Amino acid sequence: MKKVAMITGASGGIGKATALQLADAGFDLALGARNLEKLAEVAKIARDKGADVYMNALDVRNLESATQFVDEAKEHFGHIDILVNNAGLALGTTKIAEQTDETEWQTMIDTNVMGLLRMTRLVVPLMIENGYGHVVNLGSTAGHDAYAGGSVYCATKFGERAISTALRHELLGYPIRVTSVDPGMVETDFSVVRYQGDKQKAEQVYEGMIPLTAEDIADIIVFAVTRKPHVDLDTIIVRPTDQAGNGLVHRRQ
Ligand code: 8X3
Repeated sequence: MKKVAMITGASGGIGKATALQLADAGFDLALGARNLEKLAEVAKIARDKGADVYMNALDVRNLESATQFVDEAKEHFGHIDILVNNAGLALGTTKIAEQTDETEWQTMIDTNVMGLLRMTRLVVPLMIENGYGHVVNLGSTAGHDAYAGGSVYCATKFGERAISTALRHELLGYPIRVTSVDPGMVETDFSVVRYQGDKQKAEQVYEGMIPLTAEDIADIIVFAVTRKPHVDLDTIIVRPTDQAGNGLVHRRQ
């Protein structure tokens, strides 16, 4: 029986790359994202690779949307083996004392923390019932070291690490693995979203250095989920060779 991987935020970036590499590795897929049009393109490529794909609109911030998505995926496949909690975002780089509107903070907390918790609580019981499971949470190097202008984004990623650790403790004795994949600078739409569509500002983030790609991270996720069931890769910190730490980047110009 093929294993089923559920991926949130699967319409682009790391989510999309993970979906396609998992399809290549022989997994079936439950793909969710807010952008249905882009998601349908990912689903089509994955189906062409031989995967059975359930896809639907998913907003992890919305309880009804998340519940319906998980219920329908369960109905389609009968089991969910892997959950990749990928949906997440950073918004802005405003310092705490200079922030005048709390909307960005709330959106990051609702997506990166509440969304991840929600999807996990909806899917893990299916894994327990199924007798197999692997939760892969997308963390960040921002969850290891905070930086100016990143307070809330960093807080959500420190939170992700806390949730991953707690979950690993809670699932001790169950055949369910928990892996936190914590990348540094990855060039996707991440910075475009962070800077609200300002592509020039987003490009400057990676200027003169070689960032990681979505495919680099997908590669690591595929590696983690294809280890033998008794091997649990706990936390994987991955940075570009040109990045030694947050704000410590080697640029060639
Ligand atoms: C993304 C890494 O450096 O933008 O999670 O915070 S960083």
